[in-house]
Amino acid sequence: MKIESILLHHLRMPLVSPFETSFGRETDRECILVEIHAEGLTGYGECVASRDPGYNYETTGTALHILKEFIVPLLLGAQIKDALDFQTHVSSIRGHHLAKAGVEMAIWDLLGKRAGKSLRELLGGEREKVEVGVSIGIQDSAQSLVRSAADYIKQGYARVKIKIKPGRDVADASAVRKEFPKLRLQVDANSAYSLADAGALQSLDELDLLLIEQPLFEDDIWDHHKMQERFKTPICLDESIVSPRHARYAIEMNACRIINIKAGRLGGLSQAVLVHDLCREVSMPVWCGGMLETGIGRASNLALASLPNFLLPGDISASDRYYARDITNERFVLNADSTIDVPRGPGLGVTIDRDALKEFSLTHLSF
Ligand code: OSB
Ligand code: MG
Repeated sequence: MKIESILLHHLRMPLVSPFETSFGRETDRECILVEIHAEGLTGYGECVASRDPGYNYETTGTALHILKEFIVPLLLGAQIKDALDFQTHVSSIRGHHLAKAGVEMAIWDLLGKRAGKSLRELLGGEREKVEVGVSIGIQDSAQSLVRSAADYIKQGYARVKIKIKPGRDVADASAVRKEFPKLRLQVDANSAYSLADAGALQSLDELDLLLIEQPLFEDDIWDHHKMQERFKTPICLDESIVSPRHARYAIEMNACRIINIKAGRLGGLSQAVLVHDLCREVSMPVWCGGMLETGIGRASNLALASLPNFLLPGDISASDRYYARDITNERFVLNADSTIDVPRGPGLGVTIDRDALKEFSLTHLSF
C-alpha cells in the first residue's frame, strides 16, 4: 500500500497517580502518536518512548528526530506490502526500536482496516480475552504498598507486580506476601542491581514469586545467567531482549526462564511475534509487558497477548488504572476473571477521540 502522508503527534497525558520505578518518578506520560494515511484509510500507532531515557535510551525527543529525519523520508510515497517489508525499508537505521515500532503498529492498523480483519486475526492470536495483572510503582512505605495492592486486588486484579530498588526490595515484597499468601506476585527491578549486590535479593527466593524481572544491567545477558543459577525463582528478562537474536542468546545461555515481550523494545509487532515463536519452540513462557500505553498501544498489546505462548498475565491493566481521559473513544475494562477483552474491530479496533488528542498535544508535525 502506498504511504501518502504521515502525522506525528507529540502527547503528554496526566497519569491518575504517579508511577515510580528504580529509574524515576513520572506524573505525566509522554509518547508519540503516529498517524498514517494510505489508500483512503487512516492507521494509528503508538511510539512508547518517554520524556526521559530511564527505561530505554530513546526519548520522545530522539524518536521525533529519527522519525522526521530518517524514517518518514524512507516511507513517504513508498509502497509497503506488510510489516516485514517495512522493516526492510528501515533496515539502514541502527537501533531506535521504539521509533520504528510506533510506525509498524500504524501499518498493521492500516493492513487490518484494508483487509477487514482485527490485529488479533492478522497476528494469529487465539484468545478473545487475555489474563492481565497490575504493575504497582514504588510507594512511600511498605504499608502504603500493601494498601495499594489490596485496592487493586479488590478491583479484580489476580496478579500483582511490584517495582523494587535497592533498599526497597525484600521488605516491600515480604510485606505484600505476608498480607496475601496466595497472590500471584512478581517483582521488577528495572536493572537496579549488579551481580555483586544481587545477594541482597536472595531472600526473595523464599517468597514464592512468579518471577524476578530484569534485576541486572539493561544490556546484560551473561550475569543474569549467573544469577539464575543461584535462584530457584525464574529470572525474567525485559530490557535486555531487544531483538529475536538477543532472545536466542538468553535461551542458549540459560539467562532466564521467562521473557517479557514488548513490541516497542523489539522494534515492532513483527519482531515480537518472532520472539514469541522462538520461545514457544523451546517451551519458554512469555508475557506481554506494558509502557503505560494509551488506548492505541493497549489495543495492540491485547492483540499480541492473545497469541498462544503468552502464558502469564500481562502488564495490561484497565484504562482507568492509567488515565482519567484517554485518546481513544473506547476504554478497556477489567472483567471479573482478571481478563480484558481483545478488540474485535478491523485493525487495532479502536477509534481516536480528536478532542482528547487536541487536549494532550504538545506539537504535531505533518509530512
Ligand atoms: O519495566 O515493565 C517495565 C512502565 C514503564 C517502563 C517500564 C516498565 C513499566 C511498567 C508498567 O512496569 C506496566 C504497565 O504499563 O502497566
Ligand atoms: Mg520491566
